[in-house]
Amino acid sequence: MGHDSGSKHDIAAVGRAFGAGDGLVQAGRHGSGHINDTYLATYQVGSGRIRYVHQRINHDVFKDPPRVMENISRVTEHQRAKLAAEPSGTRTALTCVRATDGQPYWCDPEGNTWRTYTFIENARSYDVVESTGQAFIAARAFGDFQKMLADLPSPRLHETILNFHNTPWRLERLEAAIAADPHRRADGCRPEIDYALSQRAQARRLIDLQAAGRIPERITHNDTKLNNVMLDAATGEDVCVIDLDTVMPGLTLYDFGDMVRTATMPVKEDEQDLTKVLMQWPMFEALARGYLASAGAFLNADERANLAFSGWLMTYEVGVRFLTDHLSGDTYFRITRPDQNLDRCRAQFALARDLERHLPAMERLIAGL
Ligand code: ADP
Ligand code: GN1
Ligand code: MG
Repeated sequence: MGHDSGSKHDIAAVGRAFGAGDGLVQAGRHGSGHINDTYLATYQVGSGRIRYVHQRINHDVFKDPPRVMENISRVTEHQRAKLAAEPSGTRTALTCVRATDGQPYWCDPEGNTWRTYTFIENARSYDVVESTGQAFIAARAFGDFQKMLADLPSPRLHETILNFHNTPWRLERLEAAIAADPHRRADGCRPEIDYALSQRAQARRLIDLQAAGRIPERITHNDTKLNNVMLDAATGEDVCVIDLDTVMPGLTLYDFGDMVRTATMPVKEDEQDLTKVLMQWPMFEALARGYLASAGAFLNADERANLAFSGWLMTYEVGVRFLTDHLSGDTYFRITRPDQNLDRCRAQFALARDLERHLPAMERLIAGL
């Protein structure tokens, strides 16, 4: 199984494997990520306490966890060297703790792969955006993250998930799930299926521009949802970009698009009252300004011209993925209640439709920045 939320993990053993000692005081599930199993653990060390994040890497999603960790080690070391040469406020890179055997991961007796990060103190992440200031700061942080990795020495990073943002391929997976319909759920989501299939032409746009050589491959984060950047609890400034499992070759537009999806949304990702799902214009403007403040200097004209469109595309793509998972029996994204993936899909498609309506105005705004 991808998710192991039902079973108890031996966190004390994980801590010992990473050299945290025998002083485990407290451990519990943490955060609201959909993929990995995240624990926050507190250890007594002498007269002080230290906190670590232990994560079980979801090996159904990430087929080769050691390669994921190889990417993350290279990326965070590169960031750390840059931040040491040019300190930037409270900004840090995620710190991987090595296991006692020197590896950045540890395999438990059940075949799970674990990693450990130092806990980022005095910071938090947000599932729903609270202010335009937050949107600006988050977008600038992800833009600076891309900028910092532009000169990562070769070799090319591993592709930790193949076809991750290949939208036409995501649509093919949806069509296969509709055809198989193993849980007989397709009849319950005809309007969502119809919307997904009606957007086939637009789904190709970025992949086609890339194939035509107009949009370059760069190192991108690929999972820039708002809760993947930690903000200082006191000042609100960005402290650390996290969730680096999918940092790999990609398009800058995937990153900007997913920020639009998650930081213009006024409600939770699985909101059931769709009348509340509307793109918040001031948040979009703040995202555009924040992202261009850091990434504006290196984007080419085609990347810039597609920023607004990428918001629609990423929202649509994740909606397609939620729908596929709902039809397939909820095997990929963690759910905490029945039909949650269908609700997530509906909310994404409602937002996508609203983004579609505002697209010309969004494009005009960006052209003027
Ligand atoms: P997932 O891939 O499941 O989304 P994440 O790596 O994003 O997992 O972690 C889930 C949540 O745990 C994050 O949203 C964040 O709130 C928290 N978190 C992760 N790493 C750290 C860290 N080093 N320090 C503090 N909190 C963290
Ligand atoms: C997952 O890991 P998390 O919860 O930050 C997913 C993203 C989706 C997102 C939707 C590796 O992100 O691609 O956009 O859920 N991550 C992976 O909320 O599939
Ligand atoms: Mg996450």
